[in-house]
Amino acid sequence: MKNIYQDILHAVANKKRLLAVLLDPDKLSINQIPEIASKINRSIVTHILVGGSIIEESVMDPFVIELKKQTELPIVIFPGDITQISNHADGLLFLSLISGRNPEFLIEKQVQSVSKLRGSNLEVIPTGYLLIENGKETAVQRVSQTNPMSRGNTSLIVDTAKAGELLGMKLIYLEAGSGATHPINREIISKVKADLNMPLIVGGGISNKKQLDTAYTAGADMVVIGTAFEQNDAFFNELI
Ligand code: 1GP
Repeated sequence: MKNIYQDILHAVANKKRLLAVLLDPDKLSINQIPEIASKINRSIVTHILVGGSIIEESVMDPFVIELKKQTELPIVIFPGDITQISNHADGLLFLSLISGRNPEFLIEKQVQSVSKLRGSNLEVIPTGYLLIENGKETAVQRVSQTNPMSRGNTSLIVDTAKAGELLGMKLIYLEAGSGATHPINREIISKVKADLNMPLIVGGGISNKKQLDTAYTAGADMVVIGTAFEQNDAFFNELI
């Protein structure tokens, strides 16, 4: 069994940069997995996240089972909904959307998921999830019916992330949203990281090497890339 969180802590302590690719089964067919997995396996990617805003329930298990056959990397569910929890993965980011004030995504979905998680072998990692405005409306905003936090209000973002830590969450994920126009900026990343005693994940709109390096140098421990992996082979090849 993998020990995902301990490995993340270990990597952070050793200043190793972590890179997660986000695969959305709604956008990829199972037939594409061997080719994608082979590219991922040859790259510097350290983790595979699987999830999305809208995924048909029946697709998740076969997708994860096939992926698992093709890679040794940890497969972590990044759920848009409880229907996306697959026990065939290695872990689960147990998200609470703490930037928002919608009880459904703060606690209700989590309560509903417990019957699925009881008895499962998934490593459940409590994660404070913060949606930050990026210049356009994103799927997370639409689905969760919450407003993103203003990019200009760094101190509120820092306080919100810290509240997640004080509540006992193990990771903080700063999300600009899939396909974001503006990725989370350097100032927000560095100020949040400076005030946190746990690993920081940053994602949304990162589509080239410069933006990736900016996120890391600002303080991201793990960067998540989805859209650019799907759409930009040149960028992907830089990561091989
Ligand atoms: C979305 O942070 C992830 O939840 C990745 O975003 O698709 O823009 O890379 P992109």
